[in-house]
Amino acid sequence: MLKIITAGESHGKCILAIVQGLPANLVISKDFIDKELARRQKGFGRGPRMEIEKDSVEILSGVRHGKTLGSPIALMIKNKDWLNWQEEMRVEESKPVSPLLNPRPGHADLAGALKYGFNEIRNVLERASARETVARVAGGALAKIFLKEFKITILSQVVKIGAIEAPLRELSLKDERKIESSPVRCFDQEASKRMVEAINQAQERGETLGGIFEVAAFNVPPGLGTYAIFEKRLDAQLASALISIPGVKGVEFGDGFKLADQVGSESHDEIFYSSKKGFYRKTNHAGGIEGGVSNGETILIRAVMKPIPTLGKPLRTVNILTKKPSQAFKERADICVVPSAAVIAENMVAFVLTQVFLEKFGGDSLIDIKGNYQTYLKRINWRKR
Ligand code: EPS
Repeated sequence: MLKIITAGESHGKCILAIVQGLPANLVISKDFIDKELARRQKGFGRGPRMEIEKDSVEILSGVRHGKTLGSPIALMIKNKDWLNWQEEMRVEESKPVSPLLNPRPGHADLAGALKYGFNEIRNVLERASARETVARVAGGALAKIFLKEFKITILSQVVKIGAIEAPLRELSLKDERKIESSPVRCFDQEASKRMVEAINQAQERGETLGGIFEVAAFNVPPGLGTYAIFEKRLDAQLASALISIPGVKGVEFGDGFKLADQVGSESHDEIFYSSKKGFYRKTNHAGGIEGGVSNGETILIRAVMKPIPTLGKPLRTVNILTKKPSQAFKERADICVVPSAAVIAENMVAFVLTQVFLEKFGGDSLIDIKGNYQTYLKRINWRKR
């Protein structure tokens, strides 16, 4: 079973991931992991912290001479900002230099302080921070490397920021370059420009913005996930992985919420067969998953992210010690992180797909898994989409 454990605080020394269950003999590229980490840092609307950090992975175990050993892989990414926070983040007994007492509505601040019995909010926010997703992207990058061996590719795009929506357009592998060159990871150039303007305007007003992004996984074979065990349904696992990204509040597959307005015949994908393609569909309302099992079509997911709770113009709150009305604390912060969330989501999707792939095709060595995969593809006569 492929697993990931992450550790680390936002302003602590480093962020860590331990990935257990990847097979042996997978060629690992540190450059590829670093590129994924850099993609996560980008996106118009990021705050000053991203000028301090330049995330780069150190592989501490599980890889030798460029290949996985089959043992747990430990990954470390240093927090450069830690140098400025050593006093506040001391491991040894000491007092906070400037205790935070005014929780931000919409953040984990208050619920976390109550739950753990903290009398200071930094104890919550350091781990609730989306900085933790650095570890998930590093671990997810390993999964992307694994999936590449089977020609499975994952792409994302931003389709909405605040009130600005890009024209509807099916995500295609050919779009990658254009999406990557947009400051907000949006294919449509006109919408990109308007999204950037909206983020600027939000910043001027002390506001923040959320939005919607899409993730697509191409060339996923039929048969991943199962209807037989409820928590192993592929859509259930993907939804859980995406909702776990800080700020993500909703996930839909294929036609998603639109299904409420459609009749049955508009909502399902008729089945065809050719000896060249095997079973295939001409539409993809289901987003590549039926009954919790991949059906061989592109997996299509959309997720909505709420606006960041750290506001330039703070909301009303209550001081956790005095219980007196107050204003939420104001820190340097991002204005919009929807483009980054899309990159994190790609890597989470890669991780889940690798988990279900390994569950189906087993094996602790790449060569055995490839053998199992080829036998299966031959049996079901399924070709690359
Ligand atoms: C975050 C607050 C900001 C973000 C941070 C998440 O950090 P800071 O308080 O240090 O300015 O930049 O995100 C990251 C550091 C990151 O790498 O994504 C928060 O409160 O969640």
